[in-house]
Amino acid sequence: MSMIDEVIQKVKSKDKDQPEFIQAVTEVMETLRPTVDKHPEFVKAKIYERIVEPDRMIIFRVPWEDDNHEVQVNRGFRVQFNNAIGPYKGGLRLHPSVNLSIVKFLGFEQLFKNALTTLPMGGSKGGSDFDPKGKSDAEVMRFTYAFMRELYRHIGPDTDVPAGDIGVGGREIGYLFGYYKKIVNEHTGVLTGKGLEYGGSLIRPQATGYGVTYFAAEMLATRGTDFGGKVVAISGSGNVAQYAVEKVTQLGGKVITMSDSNGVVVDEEGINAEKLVFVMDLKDVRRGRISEYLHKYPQAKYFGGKSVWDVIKEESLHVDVALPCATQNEISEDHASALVKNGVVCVAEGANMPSLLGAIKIFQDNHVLFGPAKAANAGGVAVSGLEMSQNSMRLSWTSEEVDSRLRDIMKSIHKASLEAAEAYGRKGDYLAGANIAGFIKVARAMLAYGIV
Ligand code: NDP
Ligand code: 2IT
Repeated sequence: MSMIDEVIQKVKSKDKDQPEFIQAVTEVMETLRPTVDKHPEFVKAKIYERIVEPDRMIIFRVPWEDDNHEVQVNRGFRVQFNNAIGPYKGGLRLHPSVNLSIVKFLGFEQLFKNALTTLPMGGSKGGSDFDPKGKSDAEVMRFTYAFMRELYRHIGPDTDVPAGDIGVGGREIGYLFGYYKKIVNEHTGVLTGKGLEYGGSLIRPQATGYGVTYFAAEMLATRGTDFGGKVVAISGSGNVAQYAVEKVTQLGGKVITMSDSNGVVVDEEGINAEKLVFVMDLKDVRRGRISEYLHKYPQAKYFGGKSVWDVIKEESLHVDVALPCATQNEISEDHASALVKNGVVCVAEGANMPSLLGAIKIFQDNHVLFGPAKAANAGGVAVSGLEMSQNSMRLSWTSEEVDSRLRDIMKSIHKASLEAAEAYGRKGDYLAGANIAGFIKVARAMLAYGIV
């Protein structure tokens, strides 16, 4: 058995109840095979074995009181995966599905993603099985305070810097930062995604959605084309999806889908800037459901209980570009085959691990440009890194400055992924390239430290 197979096997047996983590490790390790012969120093120092074991995993009780004065108990997580190249950095997810497997897979992905951004950030992730849906602002506030009451002792601007993810946006970051500041008595850059009034960066809300679109544009450019006139399918209707819709539309593409966990809207006339304003108000202010899109735009169609990828398959919708921006494992092998059949030329992952391993293989076998999450959605954490820099310098850059840095970073990730793919015999394979480039940077740092 090869060393890589042994590492995968060990994770499968040690962490057998963690399917998402096993999936993420398998995806990365499979693509690292070409690094083994070229880097005996990594093999000797057991970097491959060491990198799949988090530095530490913190699991804690989060008790809080709901509006009926009933005590509720949730489970909180922070997995500090690896800080070889900088302070731990990564988002917090609030969703009923959150468990150790999901937080570990996200932390592992974050490690390589952050290495690709060119900025000095290690990898971590956290969250809770708390479901913000249907909760009052006061309940969300009490929960986030209770969560921070434990988390604060594990984080810090030079230790670990959390941010948003599913279920954590501006409101939650405000409460989390406010409570941290209160109990620690420090106004530091301990969280990113903050409001502009208290240390946030311009363009951070836009960064992941804009970044995934910039990345897809770079991929399209390698085939001499761009977003002009392209039909684009986007899943989700949260932070990442919204700003992907905005940027794709600005670049001349036509977005025909958005979704939430209840169903899908298909608007073949295109979800333009005006319609997007409606969606943003619906999702972020009124906290409504995407089905309500039809109250305002009745010419669109709604498919309840389905995903964007189900609907493309069942309705045979033509799609040039697909940007999954909802959640993990939303694109199965069947969905991938249907996308290929319906004309897709480019898939860029806004969400983390939205494609099953078999789906990725189908895209690659059919010469679809495939941009893996850790490269394509790195714009969010990259601008978080820029927020940390601005906080440390005690100044703030203009939106033009931040957007131009974001664009440069996405270009550089695209280039680094292609170069690493070519150097390790996987020309044109963005998945292998991104994993190898991210890994090499972290591995070199780990090697420099000796055995710690
Ligand atoms: P939001 O909470 O803002 O939005 C999530 C969207 O996805 C919502 O429309 C939600 O629907 C939908 N969704 C979530 N879970 C499921 C599910 N299990 N099945 C179907 N739909 C679902 O989160 P973000 O936009 O921030 O995150 C989306 C993805 O992007 C995640 O994978 C996240 O990890 C990734 N990401 C986020 C970054 C960021 O900066 N925020 C950076 C990089 C990646 P509903 O409203 O019904 O829950
Ligand atoms: O998955 C991700 O990269 C994020 N949720 C953003 C993390 C961050 O620290 O900005």
